Amino acid sequence: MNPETSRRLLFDMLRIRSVEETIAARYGEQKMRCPTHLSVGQEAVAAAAGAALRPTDLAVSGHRAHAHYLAKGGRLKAMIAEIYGKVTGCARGKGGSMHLVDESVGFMGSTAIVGGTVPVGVGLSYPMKLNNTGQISCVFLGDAVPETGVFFESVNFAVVKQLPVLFLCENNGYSVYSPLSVRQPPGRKLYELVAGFGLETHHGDGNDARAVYAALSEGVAAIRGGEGPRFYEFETYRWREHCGPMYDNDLGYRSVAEYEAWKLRDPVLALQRALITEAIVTDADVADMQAEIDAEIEEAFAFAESSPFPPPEDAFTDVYASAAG
Ligand SMILES: Cc1ncc(C[n+]2csc(CCOP(=O)(O)OP(=O)(O)O)c2C)c(N)n1
Repeated sequence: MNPETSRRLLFDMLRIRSVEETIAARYGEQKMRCPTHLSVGQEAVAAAAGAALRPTDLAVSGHRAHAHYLAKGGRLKAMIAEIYGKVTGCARGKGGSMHLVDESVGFMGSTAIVGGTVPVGVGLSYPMKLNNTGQISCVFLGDAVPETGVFFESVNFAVVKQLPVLFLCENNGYSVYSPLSVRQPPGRKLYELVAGFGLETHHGDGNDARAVYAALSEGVAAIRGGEGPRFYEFETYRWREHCGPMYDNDLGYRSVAEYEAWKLRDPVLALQRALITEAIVTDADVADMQAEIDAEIEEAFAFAESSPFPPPEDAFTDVYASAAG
């Protein structure tokens, strides 16, 4: 991998981590009044996908979408303003954290309904194929999504039509408080299950940003080249609670030992250490990156705070799509 891509991955991961840690730190101020699902600990997959995709590619996601939006080129100011419910937000303050949408960067929507955006992502890819646009559609999904019926229908359709879709699964082992062991029979692997639909599926370490990037760039090129959809599953771990800014290891649905073991495999620190060891970045470079990120975050929060709430009449706009043609 060229050093520039490695540096980009590190920068994007540091940025995503810092944004989410700032949201967590400031959530108690009661100015962000929507639920937030943070993906601290899962930064590698989002950053690698952002680097492997083109700005013209499209993406959809679910409730844990901050990292996906930012990695896809999303505007930090617009995201923080959205979480603050302000009219300057990427959904004009109507959506909040779980409903990020921003056509300007090809981020076509995220919703809290598990699996809800999967058919949307597949639908987006159909005209790409028919019009030979050279784009691909990336569907970010969690390990609970392959348990939904709509996922099965969507994958089947994408395979039948050989659509340019990247199904990108971040397997963090849990659906809220339920581990995979109570949701799937023993020994079943998601990537093996999905392979039954007749598409190529892959699986790997979701905390190794460079490995994820290498796998995805190969996959993205194949999909773009007309080889049909692919499914990638990467194992990773969410550090903070399912929904909210705190930690929930006291609840007992997962062990502290498990959490500590994953923390030792911090994807951001791992990449940072490796790039310093390989002399791709210096400590000073990392400090410069962090300073740039901190300044951007401060500006974004100030922007969100000083932005107005939407006017009441906005409640009646963009509720339904306008009639076609
Ligand atoms: C159709 C549907 N069923 C149940 C829920 C409740 N719910 C919200 S998030 C979630 C778990 C999602 O797990 P996963 O897709 O693995 O993503 P993660 O939260 O682990 O990132 C569930 C079951 C929902 N939002 N939608």
